[in-house]
Amino acid sequence: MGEPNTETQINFDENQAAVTTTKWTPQTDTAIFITDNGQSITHRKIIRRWNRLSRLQRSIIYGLLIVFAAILVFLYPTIFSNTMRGNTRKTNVKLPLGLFFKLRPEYASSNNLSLVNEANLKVSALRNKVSVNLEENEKRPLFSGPSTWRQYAVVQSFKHAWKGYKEHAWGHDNVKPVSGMISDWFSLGLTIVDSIDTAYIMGLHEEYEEGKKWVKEELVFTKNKDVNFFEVTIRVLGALLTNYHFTGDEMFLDKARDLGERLMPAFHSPSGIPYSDVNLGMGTAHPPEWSHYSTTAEVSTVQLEFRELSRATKDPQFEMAASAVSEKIHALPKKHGLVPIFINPNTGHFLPHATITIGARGDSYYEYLLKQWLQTGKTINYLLEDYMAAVEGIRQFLAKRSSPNKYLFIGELSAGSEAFNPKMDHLVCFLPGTLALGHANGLPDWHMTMAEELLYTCYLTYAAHPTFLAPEITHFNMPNDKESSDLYDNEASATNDMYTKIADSHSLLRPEFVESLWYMYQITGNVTYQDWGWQIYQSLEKYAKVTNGYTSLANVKVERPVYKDMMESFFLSETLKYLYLLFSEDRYLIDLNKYVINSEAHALPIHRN
Ligand code: DMJ
Repeated sequence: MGEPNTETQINFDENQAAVTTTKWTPQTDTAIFITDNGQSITHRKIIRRWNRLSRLQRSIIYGLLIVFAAILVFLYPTIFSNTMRGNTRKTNVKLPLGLFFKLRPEYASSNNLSLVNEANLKVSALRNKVSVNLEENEKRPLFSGPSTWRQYAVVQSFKHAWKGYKEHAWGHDNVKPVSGMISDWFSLGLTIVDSIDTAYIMGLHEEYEEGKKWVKEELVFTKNKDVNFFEVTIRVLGALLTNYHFTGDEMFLDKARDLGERLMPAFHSPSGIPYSDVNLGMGTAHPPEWSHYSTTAEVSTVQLEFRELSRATKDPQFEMAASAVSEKIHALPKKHGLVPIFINPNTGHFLPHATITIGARGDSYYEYLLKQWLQTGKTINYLLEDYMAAVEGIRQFLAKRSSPNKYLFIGELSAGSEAFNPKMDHLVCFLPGTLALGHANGLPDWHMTMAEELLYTCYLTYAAHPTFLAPEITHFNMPNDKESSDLYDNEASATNDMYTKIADSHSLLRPEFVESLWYMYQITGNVTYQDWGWQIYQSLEKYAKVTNGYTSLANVKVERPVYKDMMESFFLSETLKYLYLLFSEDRYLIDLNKYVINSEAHALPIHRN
């Protein structure tokens, strides 16, 4: 009785991926090869013919077999193996070895040529599909997990934070990592949504998959609840779009579209300047309860996300509404490119004499001028003009040197008097990274000099404290600044350039400084920035790590800080992500030539226009 015969069929599933099915049929004779003329040959005949061959003929056949085997060994992995450059993606089409023969007529008998041709037709269709997908794949960054021990440490920190959140607050916005209690703000599972792209970048497949499952099954935008338009845009919409671009999973885009449509009522003000609050379930929007005004940084820090939503969905309504806001603000009078921090959605005008700052409520207006210009392939000139004017305004009016050591810092112009106030929020430490990004894209050298100097001052705001962590706000001594010394007599020192008031001494473990370190590292390759980041990371481990994650601190000025019992979603989304990127040997792990990073550290693709 002969061996069972196999018949291999190549079919194509709905994705045009090759599916080989092997049909087993009982064998009735001993034929195992088919000759050119279709005759069957038995084992004995083969052996007899082999014995008749001369030694030379046998050597030639052995040689040919060896060459054939060598070709197989070299070609198989190149052509057919899964390159594993991504994770589970459509592009990883694995072709069975059997198909290899069917693709190449030279390896098939003439009787099988029609089958070969048929298979080749199907496979060339498949190949076209594969090459299209490979092109898409090339646009996606590829992450294979930590490659340095510092990165490995950050991954462990992320896992610790994720575990605490998962065990105590899963599906809620935040965990209180000391008490293990929950905290809700918008009831959108903020920590999950905001941080799964960090897990993806770190190669944490388990955490990524459980977060993605929650997004798919639990994340809904139908609740009758007011949310902050800006925060939900940068944290949730931004994250959904990044996950869509990283993975190609349409689920993320569907959620993003749904959310985008529900956020649109914010733009339905008389001026088109967005209201601060939106009720996603009811489809209504309104100003904050305490004011008629919206915050300037908030209304001008949604454009990257809304533009990307339009580009991804091919629905222009989102980009049009958000771009109109930038155009309106462009047309408003400003103080040397600098903007007051409040704007009226009814009139479309700034609140006159409101504070001017690069810190809270002003910061990301400046950031998004540059990043929108980059996102649109440097094609929208007014964005660059406004950015250049603003940086010049910062240099002239807000950039000062401290006493006695002449450290560069960025102060504020106070509400009402517009008097200079030598106070700098930690938030301002995003600016060195943005300035360096501009310089890397052709802007003047002095932008880079300012970036380097300011980054050093930001570093000193950490180094000045026993915890090696920075406070929320730092005050600076100015030359002959009698008033500031008197005002804060208990806390200021004539010999120290900077000091921290008790009321400003808390830390939310914000990302801005390590964000700028990463920009500078990618742009310059200088590993000193990695060492600075490592110092900060060690402080986080020493002072902020608690049982269920990492906690905000009440006072960085003391060796034993009191805990604030809150883990912000941006700690996972931004702080740990930037540290991980900073510690990579490959400084282009997320390439700034291909991506703009939104204000919550979510990467969005750069377009040609
Ligand atoms: C984040 O939510 C964003 O970076 C925002 O633009 C500013 N504040 C926090 C982090 O500090």
